Amino acid sequence: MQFPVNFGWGAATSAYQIEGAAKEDGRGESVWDTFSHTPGRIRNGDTGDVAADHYHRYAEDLDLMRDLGLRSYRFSISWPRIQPDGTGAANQRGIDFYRRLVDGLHERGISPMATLFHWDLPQTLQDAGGWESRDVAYRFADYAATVFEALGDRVPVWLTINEPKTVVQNGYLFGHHAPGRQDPDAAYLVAHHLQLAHGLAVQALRAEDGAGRIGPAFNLHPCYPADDSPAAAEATRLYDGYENRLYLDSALKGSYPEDVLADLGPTSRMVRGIRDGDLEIISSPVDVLAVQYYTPIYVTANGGTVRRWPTSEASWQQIYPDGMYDILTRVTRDYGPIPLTVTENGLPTPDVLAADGTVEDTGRVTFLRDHLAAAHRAVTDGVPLESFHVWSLLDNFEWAEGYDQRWGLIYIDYPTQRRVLKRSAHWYRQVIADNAV
Ligand code: GBH
Repeated sequence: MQFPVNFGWGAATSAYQIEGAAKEDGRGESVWDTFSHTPGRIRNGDTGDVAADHYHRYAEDLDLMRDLGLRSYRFSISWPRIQPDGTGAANQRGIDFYRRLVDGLHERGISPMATLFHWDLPQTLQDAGGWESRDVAYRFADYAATVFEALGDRVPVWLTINEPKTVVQNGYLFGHHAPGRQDPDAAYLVAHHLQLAHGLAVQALRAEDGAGRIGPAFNLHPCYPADDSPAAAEATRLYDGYENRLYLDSALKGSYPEDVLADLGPTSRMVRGIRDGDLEIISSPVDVLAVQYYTPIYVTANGGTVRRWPTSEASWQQIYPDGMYDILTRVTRDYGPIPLTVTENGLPTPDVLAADGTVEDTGRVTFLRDHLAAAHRAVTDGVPLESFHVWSLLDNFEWAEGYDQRWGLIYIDYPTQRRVLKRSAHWYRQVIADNAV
């Protein structure tokens, strides 16, 4: 299965999950520092204080990316490194780190793809209301403008907000992620403000001469009815509204889905929080749509969910490669031929570093091969897919799961911070060299 010429073979990471150096060079605190240092929140009491120490070892990591033959590297910029208090002048040492990283990528022929926000909201902004506060969307636009001014000439693709849905669901519905709230009414107001922040950042980029392309990064879940009943079909449609259309429709069509708005009701904080003109901002034209696919969802007649396929080490993840085909073809069908990038796909595996220095993550090889085959089928059927990024380049801080789950192509031996290419990394290098699976 041959991929298009110049296909953007890549891997992805995020700042809090790999950088460490939590107190260095003027970095402020984020909600994830607070959350991870709150007893009981993270498995084994892990924190991102050191993580994969990428802040100090980025040059070695750049060389590993070059050895793999990566064409694209997706990383995120830590807001509290750029604006330690969430507002005001840029912290030059924070900017300098990302300049060194981006320049190092270019020197190695790797195209940088930068996410502006991968969940590390400055704690001062959380103290001021966090994403429940409309003003935080405007603070984000300000931060985005600061980043574009510093790096806009050397980053060709920008992503605004990583997985707004995860902030909504895990941050504000279930409380497994920072800031650890369980408040549905707040959650959907947060969704609106995250979408607004996205649109404002797109507008900020347009104001910067010669800056690159930009788009949102959504984790999408193909939703299927668990049985043939009309009730399951109906429940699946609403479930899809909350999982997918809430974000896709507002950003790409300029409207929120009517079924979701009706379900939330006119007195919900979200519906009351939508102002005239907001949807025009949210649907500011984008250049690219970033899709992250991990798992399907099977919805029952009463709106619950069931499992249909084997799960990975992450209990929420069912392994279903055809879901990749379904979601890519669906967004192209429903939202038009906008250029797509897959910015995350992967799974955790029970990796061990053997005495002979190898890591045999054969499960990851099978998973990636099958998902790439599904992506290839979508390309063959006309989906304009430009690039594909494995989650993740390195083992890292997997949020509430701490370091327990390993998602990397590259193994991190945390006590020594030694990097070891897993079998999947050697396999991926060959895929890239062949431009084929
Ligand atoms: C992505 O989220 C993230 O962008 C990335 O940072 C992360 O490391 C990666 O995937 C792997 O998880 O504990 O039952 O509440 C994927 C979407 C949303 C899936 C949160 C796991 C928690 C499920 N994730 N969800 S639960």
